[in-house]
Amino acid sequence: MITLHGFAYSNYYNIVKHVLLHKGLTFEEDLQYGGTEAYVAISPVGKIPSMTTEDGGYISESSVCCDYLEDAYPDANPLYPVDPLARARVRQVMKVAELYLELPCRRTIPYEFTGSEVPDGLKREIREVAERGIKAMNAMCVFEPYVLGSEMTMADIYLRYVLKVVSVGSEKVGWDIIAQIDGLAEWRAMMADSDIARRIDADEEANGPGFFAHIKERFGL
Ligand SMILES: N[C@@H](CCC(=O)N[C@@H](CS)C(=O)NCC(=O)O)C(=O)O
Repeated sequence: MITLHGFAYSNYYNIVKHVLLHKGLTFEEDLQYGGTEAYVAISPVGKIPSMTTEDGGYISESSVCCDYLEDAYPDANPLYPVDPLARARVRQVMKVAELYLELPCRRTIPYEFTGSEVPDGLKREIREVAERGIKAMNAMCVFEPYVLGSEMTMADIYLRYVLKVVSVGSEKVGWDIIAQIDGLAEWRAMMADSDIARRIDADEEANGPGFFAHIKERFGL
């Protein structure tokens, strides 16, 4: 059976979990917070999530896990179009959302956890990168009703969980990034309205106390 390693408070973990649920694949969850030698043996960078495949292989990096699941189970509720260019466009949205929205906003997380102000210089840096992401997302996404048109793709799932960190970043920087992308807020509300999204959000909330207890113990916050 597939095993998903990580914790439900992680937005990257939830991307892969959503894909597994969408595709109707049988999997088990292994609660891991990382930071141990044993975990690095299954996830080379030590990050969450990682996955043990049905045949016992280990893989990590959320977008790689998504691609693996599509390649290994192509007939189970596909999330990529068949046409190579259309597939590449799905991946383009995922990549832009990760590099130019999630990663800059992620830099505010330590400040969120410690309840401190983000320095002005860092705010400027985040804004500079996110401005490129916003421009690109406005050029690429149609939200009719899904990110790239009438079919739900991997980009919809990926973007939903990228926005969890973008919300934190927006709040810490004092600039509503989501409002800068046309149609994104409405699409986000639509994406929250599914049994899978509700299950993932409930699991995330339930993991909150455990996750913060772990952070407190590990980093002395
Ligand atoms: N590029 C990675 C990022 C994963 C990531 O940043 N995960 C966080 C949890 S949401 C993590 O493991 N943080 C701990 C660390 O950076 O050591 C992916 O797509 O899976």
